[in-house]
Amino acid sequence: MNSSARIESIDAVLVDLPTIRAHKLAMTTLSRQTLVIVRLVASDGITGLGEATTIGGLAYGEQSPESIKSAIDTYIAPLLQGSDGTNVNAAMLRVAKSVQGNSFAKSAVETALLDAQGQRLGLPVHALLGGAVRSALPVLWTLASGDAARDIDEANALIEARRHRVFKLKIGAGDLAADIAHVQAIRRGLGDDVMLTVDVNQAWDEPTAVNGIAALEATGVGLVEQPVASRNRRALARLAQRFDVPLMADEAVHDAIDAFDLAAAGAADVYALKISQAGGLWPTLRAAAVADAAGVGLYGGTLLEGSIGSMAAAHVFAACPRLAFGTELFGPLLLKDDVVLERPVYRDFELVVPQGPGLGLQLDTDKLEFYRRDRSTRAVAVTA
Ligand code: MUC
Ligand code: MG
Repeated sequence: MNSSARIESIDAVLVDLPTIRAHKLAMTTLSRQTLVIVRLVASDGITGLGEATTIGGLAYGEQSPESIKSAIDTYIAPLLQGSDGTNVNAAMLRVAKSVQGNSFAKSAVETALLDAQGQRLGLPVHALLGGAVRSALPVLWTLASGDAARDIDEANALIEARRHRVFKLKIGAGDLAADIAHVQAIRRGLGDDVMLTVDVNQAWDEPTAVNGIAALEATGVGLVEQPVASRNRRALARLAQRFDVPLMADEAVHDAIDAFDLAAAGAADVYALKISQAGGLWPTLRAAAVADAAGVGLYGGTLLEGSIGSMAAAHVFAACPRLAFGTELFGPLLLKDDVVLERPVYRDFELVVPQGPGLGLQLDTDKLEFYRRDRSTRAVAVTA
């Protein structure tokens, strides 16, 4: 073992950033996003970066930015302090043995370990994951301003700028008739050639889903995401059998075990995989391998991460042999600002996969200090 690469410290900082516009989902409307930024310092002087986000605090799932920070500060950092920073698998096994759940915290820490190791070896993270099979990733955009006319203008501008040509609509907050009318209005506004997908974020019960998906099929929607509650796998399976439009599991599929169970139940045609829901980059690849084996399509999901989390995901999805449904790694574009020196490059409807060592990103420490939530209390502490 290289004794000069022990883990010296891991810290987690909450950063609150404004979004470019309100982002309306079934369970919450975002006007700012909180990033949990992880810095892992090793004894060879290398600092690895990681990130985790949630959507609307505890509105989307069971982990909040505050609980992620607490899991890292209180449990994961002390466990890893002093251990070998060059062996990512051994470090994460050590964490797995003592920390149940907390996949978001694990993902951020594993990302930081991989970033550090990539910098150490002079290799991009995707090379550590076995190698990229694509150098750019198709990226859709979510139209979620809450206003159909504004959504149509936004989509037309993005097509014109060659940034996105597939659009996801967020429904489920309103009643069914209003939601379907919203999708139909956007379909009319953009024409039949633009691919639209729909994310219900678990909002429907099964009878509503039967009516809703039938109406969405008639509107020519290309993919329907998580129409019913994540734990209601039987309903998801019945819907997948009933309809031709591909059904995508999102909140229902976290890791390889979920991927296996859902495939065994024939519950979904496509999985939206997210590094934080899976518990890291390697766990995402393991879930992807199960999907491949079961003939389930793959889609690179987001929890609206900033540049660090989104690029961690980009390295994984670049390394997936099959990625039939593209990605939605647009998080950095939804944020007004970020905490990296150079933000990711989007061009020709795709996100360019970074080729530099590690994640290929550098932290902007001034921005981190400016946006960190505890800025005012820290300033008092420093001047006291
Ligand atoms: C989700 O459920 O898919 C992804 C895109 C977006 O707008 O929200 C997220 C979460
Ligand atoms: Mg979703």
